[in-house]
Amino acid sequence: MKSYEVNFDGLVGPTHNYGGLSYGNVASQSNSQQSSNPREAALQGLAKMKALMEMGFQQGVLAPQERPDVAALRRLGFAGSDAQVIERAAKDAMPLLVASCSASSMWVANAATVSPSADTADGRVHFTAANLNCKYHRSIEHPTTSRVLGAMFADQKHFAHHAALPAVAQFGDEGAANHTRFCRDYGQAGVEFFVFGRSAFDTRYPAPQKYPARQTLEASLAVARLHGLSNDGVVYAQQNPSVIDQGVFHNDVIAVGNGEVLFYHEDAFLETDKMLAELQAKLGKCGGNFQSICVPRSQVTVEDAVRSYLFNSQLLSRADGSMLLIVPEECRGNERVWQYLQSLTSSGGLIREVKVFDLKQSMQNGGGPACLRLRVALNQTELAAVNPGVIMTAPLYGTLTQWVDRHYRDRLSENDLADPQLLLECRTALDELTQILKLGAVYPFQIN
Ligand code: SUG
Repeated sequence: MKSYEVNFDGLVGPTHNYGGLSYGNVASQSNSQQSSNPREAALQGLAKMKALMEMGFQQGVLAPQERPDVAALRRLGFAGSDAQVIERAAKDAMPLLVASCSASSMWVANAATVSPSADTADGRVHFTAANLNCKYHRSIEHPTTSRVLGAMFADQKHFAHHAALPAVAQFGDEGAANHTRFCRDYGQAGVEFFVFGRSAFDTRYPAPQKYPARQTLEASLAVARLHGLSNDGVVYAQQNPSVIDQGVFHNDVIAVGNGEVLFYHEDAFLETDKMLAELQAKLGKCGGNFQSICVPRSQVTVEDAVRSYLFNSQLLSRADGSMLLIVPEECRGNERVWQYLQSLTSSGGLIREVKVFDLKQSMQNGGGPACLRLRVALNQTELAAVNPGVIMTAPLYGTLTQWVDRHYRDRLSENDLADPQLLLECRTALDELTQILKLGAVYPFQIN
């Protein structure tokens, strides 16, 4: 049976703004308080989805969340009507209002960890929503994420959903941003590669000194247990703490993998040789031939990687077996990175083509092409069981761009977040979106 890697991209929500909320994420910190353009952000994301669909890749869409999250503000003690809750938060605790308005759910690589059916003990596709508990504005995403994923992958014969891990720092889980799957074919058993930033309970593992390590080893181990992965089908590796301190807040800022290939920076991991040998041995047992492409620091520095998001690219397999890299425009703007990419594609290796996308609105908050997508490997039967409303088609693309044009503002700054009208605009837009994507009621304002 034929199998596919389906990319579900996060649709940028109507409150996209630059809140400076993510300590350790250089772009988020340096663009804090700039005004944003939510309409442009959503259209940039949709343009990438359309382009991939037109290239023949399977493409889906993941809905944004209800923001401002009035229920979250109520849990923090703000009371009254919805408009009063927003007004009071704006007056007494602006940073909390900003956090409750973040459109951060767009970075769906952090929505969940997904294990394909060929890897799991019960032969179903498993999803664990990420608790994202390192940052308050992201920790409020998982309940709606779970409802949206449940509405997209509803058939329990094929799909199993797990609630987010306990919401404490020891189980910090950032989803697929620290998870890669290697395989010979998407439908065959593969090796799931979990990268963690620190251990919560074992002091032998070093930790970064400056910025937080968001993913713990204990969280990765728990996800692998929940999904029923075999020991032969998993490899764990630690991120180099010094790159976290340079702004590599997720592993997908410094490495990307697909099929049998890992594309990574020389400084990305600790004990790299041991890790590569284990990946090679375990993929070998699944009939695969593991290959790695190491980008040397002499050609691309960690700073270049963080600024250009070279590794936050999508590595896609084409029908002829070669690979294509989807990179953000910022890679073209960095001379060393661009030169590296030219030599990579002309060297006769596996990666033959680079395609550049303008995702500036998302990039300014630290979200590149890979952050914006959640990969789900599915066989034909499973793909047929996905809610068809969320699969990208030319008509859906047309409907969604019109929907964005109708409902999104083209400028948002901090003061605008206090406007109670913004909440009404968002709810009106999202209510319509759930009908377009055939999701049913998934948002708090629809179910409470
Ligand atoms: O969690 N930025 C996100 C970016 C996530 C990128 N995802 C991956 N690398 N997979 C984060 O730091 C910034 C929001 C703000 O500052 O307004 C933010 O949440």
